[in-house]
Parts: sequence; C-alpha cells; structure tokens
Amino acid sequence: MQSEVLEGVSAVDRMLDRLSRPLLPGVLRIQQGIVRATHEFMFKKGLTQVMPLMLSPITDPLNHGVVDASIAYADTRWSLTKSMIFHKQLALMHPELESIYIMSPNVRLEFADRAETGRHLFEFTQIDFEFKNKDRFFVMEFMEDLVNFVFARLNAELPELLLELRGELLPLYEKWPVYRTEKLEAALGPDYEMLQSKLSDTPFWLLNHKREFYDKEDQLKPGTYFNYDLVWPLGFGEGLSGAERENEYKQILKRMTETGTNKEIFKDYLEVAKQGKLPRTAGAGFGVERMTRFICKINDIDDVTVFPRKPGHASIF
Ligand code: ASN
Repeated sequence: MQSEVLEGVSAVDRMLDRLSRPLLPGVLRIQQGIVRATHEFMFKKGLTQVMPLMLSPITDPLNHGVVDASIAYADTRWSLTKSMIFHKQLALMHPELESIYIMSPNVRLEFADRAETGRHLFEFTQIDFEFKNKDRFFVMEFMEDLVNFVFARLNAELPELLLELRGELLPLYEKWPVYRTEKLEAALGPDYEMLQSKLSDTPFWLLNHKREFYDKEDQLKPGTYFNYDLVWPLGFGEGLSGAERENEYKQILKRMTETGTNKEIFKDYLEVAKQGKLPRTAGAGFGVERMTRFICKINDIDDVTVFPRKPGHASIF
C-alpha cells in the first residue's frame, strides 16, 4: 500500500518536472509560429479550412498495424481518426470546393516498438490538405513553397528563439531533390530512408511507396504508385506523406483486395465510388510536431509535447 502511494508520488513528481522543462515554452512558441504561418499560407492560396472529426465509421486503415481504437455509439462502430484521408476526398465532392485543409488530431495507438524512433507519438496533429484536379507535381511544389513561407516567417518573427533552440536561423531551400524508393533501396539497403535522411542537409522527396489502397497506382507501370513523402534531413526522417488518389471504383476494389482491406467496413464509401462521384484529387498531410522537432533540433518528439504520448507508455495525464 505504502509503496503504491510512494510510486504515485514519484509519478506525480516526474510529471511536475516534465511540466517545467526549461525549453518547453520556446518550443511551443515555435510550433505556434508554424501553425500561424501555415494558416496564413493556406488562406493566401485559397484553401478552405474544414474542422476536424475525431470519430468516424471509416478511417485510414494505415499500412502498418496499430492497436484498435474504436467505440460503440448509436448502433455504430466509430473509430478514432487515424487520418481524415476519406473525408478530404468526400468533402471535395462539393462542386464549389476546390481545395481544403484541416488541422487534424490523429490517434494511432502504435505498438511499443515505435517508442524510441524519436518521431512517433500515439496522438499528434497533422495539417492535412487536398486539391481537386491537381497532380503530384502541383502538391510537391505547394509543400516546398509552404515550407519556405513558414521558415521565412519564423526567421522574421522569432529569430532570437531560433538562435537559442537551433543555433542558427532557418535555411530557405531551392527545389528539393527527388528520389525513388526502389533506387535508394538498391543503393543503400533496407534502411535507405533513414540513411538518406542522415546523408542529406536539405529536405527531399521520396516517391513510390507500397501503401494504402487510396494512393493511385500508375496504370502504365502497375505496382508503382503516385505517392510522395517529404523526408526531413539530418536524420529527422519522414515528415509528410501524400499522393494522387484512386477514385475509380474498379481500381479501388483491386487495390483493396491487394492490400487486404475489409470491404464491408468501406461499403458506403465504395457505393460513392461506384456511382462515379469520387473526385480526382491529390494531397498530403504533414506532422506539426515533426516539423517543430526538426526546426528545434530535438531528438525525441516526446519533448515537443506538454504531456507524454510515447508509444506503449502510460501517462498519468
Ligand atoms: N494525410 C495523409 C495523406 O494525405 C495520409 C496519412 O496521414 N496516412 O495522404
């Protein structure tokens, strides 16, 4: 009994220490600067903001396993949002909406083997955006412009804080290098993404991942996909993923079969696709905490958040 109380006290003490980490206010201020500049960029570029959903009968199946996070309510099984990918596509069915973005809280109950990657949290926020009738080249250039806009804004608004946290102002980049997964893998082996991140001093694009059914497959080269990841340099790793989307019913069915997706759960989404109503879109989402981590040069992403959200670890708050 006594030891439980003692353990309880020390968990509280540990939390109190955590809540008073000296660098935290500055890191949060940089993160606020990222969000503020991103809203402004989105507004200037004409994207309409949509509010996030936290529960839905369908959510991103992801291409890796996580612990189920769903609840029963009103005769329905609702999943906590892993990403709003399908809602982005469906919202763009409106004839007068051309492009949208969402500050989207995502819950992905990762297994404990992702605790020490430095870039996984079991709850985080991504800024998710999607365009109608645009392709991958458009989205990649959009993101490059967004990063330069946000970085320039931070340099102008919070220079002292940047000097304190990262020792220098942020670089502005020319066009980012583009690599293909299969070529990098052949050159560097299975850990190619992280190795190339460590070798690089500018962000780069990594094209063609084998992933969820909603990333468009190249019809001329089946087995390759029109998707792209932004990888932060200096070993910070992946910071955004996106793609042109599958929107044709037959192709979605084929990709669902290949990826082992449960078609029953997606039956209403499939019905929309069958009616030919899914628009042609492309988009992406970037992790806010991951961008903050890169900018502030923080090793463990759990140091970007006020409360601990490390995969597989309990927290008292
Ligand atoms: N937001 C990503 C996208 O737009 C999907 C994801 O987060 N898994 O492709």
